[in-house]
Amino acid sequence: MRLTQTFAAGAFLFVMPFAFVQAGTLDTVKQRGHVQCGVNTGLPGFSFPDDTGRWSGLDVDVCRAVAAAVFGDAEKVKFTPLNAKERFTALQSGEIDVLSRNTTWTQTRDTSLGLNFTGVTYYDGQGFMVKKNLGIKGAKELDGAAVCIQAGTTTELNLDDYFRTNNMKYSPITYDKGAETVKGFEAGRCDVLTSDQSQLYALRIQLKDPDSAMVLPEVISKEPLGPVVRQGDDEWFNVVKWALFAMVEAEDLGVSSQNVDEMKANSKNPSIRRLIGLEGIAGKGLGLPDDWAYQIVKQLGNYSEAFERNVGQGSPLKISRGLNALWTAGGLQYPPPFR
Ligand SMILES: N[C@@H](CCC(=O)N[C@@H](CS)C(=O)NCC(=O)O)C(=O)O
Repeated sequence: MRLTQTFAAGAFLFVMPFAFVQAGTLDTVKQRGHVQCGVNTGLPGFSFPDDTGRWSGLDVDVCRAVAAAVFGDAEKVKFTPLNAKERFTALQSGEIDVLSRNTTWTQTRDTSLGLNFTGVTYYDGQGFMVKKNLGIKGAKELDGAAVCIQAGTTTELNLDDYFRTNNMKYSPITYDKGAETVKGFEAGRCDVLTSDQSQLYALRIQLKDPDSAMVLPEVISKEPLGPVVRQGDDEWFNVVKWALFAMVEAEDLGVSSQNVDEMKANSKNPSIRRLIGLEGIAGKGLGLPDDWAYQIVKQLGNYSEAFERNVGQGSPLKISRGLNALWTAGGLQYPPPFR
């Protein structure tokens, strides 16, 4: 065999394991009867199991939205809790159909890892939490700090960039699990804990004494968090992508879980009628029932309802919409047209 042939055969064998699980995810999911969704092991507001094992959170609701679209039943989903290091392998290997786990959309992940981000569930950015008694008021005062951090995250990389750019030194104290990272911070193993800002709010309220810590004002990175699927399966990519858009479009059109039935019965607005499948392209092209988006809104609500319930004013986190407001309210959430 010539060298180029040997290389081609080797490359083929290398990509084979992923090729088996690339296409046909929608059919596989339909046959199996549920969506298998990878989520965080326990991050309040995003994915968190209660005492009975029931999951809730914004990332969890995205999984449920996909189930509502495919099956007309938001409950037809099972959750696989994953830490940062294992999340991509679980998706590549086909163990899960979609990853919805506070995962930042980056070039490497969207290309070399063989994955596709389908949208942005939450626009985040990296921040720092410090013990108040250190008297630190800003991130530039962190020179020489010991920093608690989680392995396998963009957080690790941004931290390094930030300290290098500002000519500062730090000692990383690295953990594999979120819970260990917080324990390390509480036990005084580090001066500062860094992660996506949304998580800092969630982690702070889990501390034994939340008032002993504060989040510094600086945001040092862009962290667009979104659902992820495997490359090479456009049909499934589209389903996950448009499930999230349906929630945002519903908010944009003023359609909610409370009024969607009334809209279905009476609305003459063509945009609303198209969203809920009464006219236009509906489920064709997605391989879904015509009422797929109606089911999402009826069962989970629009993006605003999901946001407020999980991380906003209806939750202990009380995060304001900020960048996650609709484009019409100064934010970045902007669904493409449903037509
Ligand atoms: N958005 C970042 C960070 C994601 C991440 O895993 N953050 C940690 C920091 S607290 C986390 O969620 N840990 C919870 C866990 O693994 O249990 C990324 O995609 O790399």
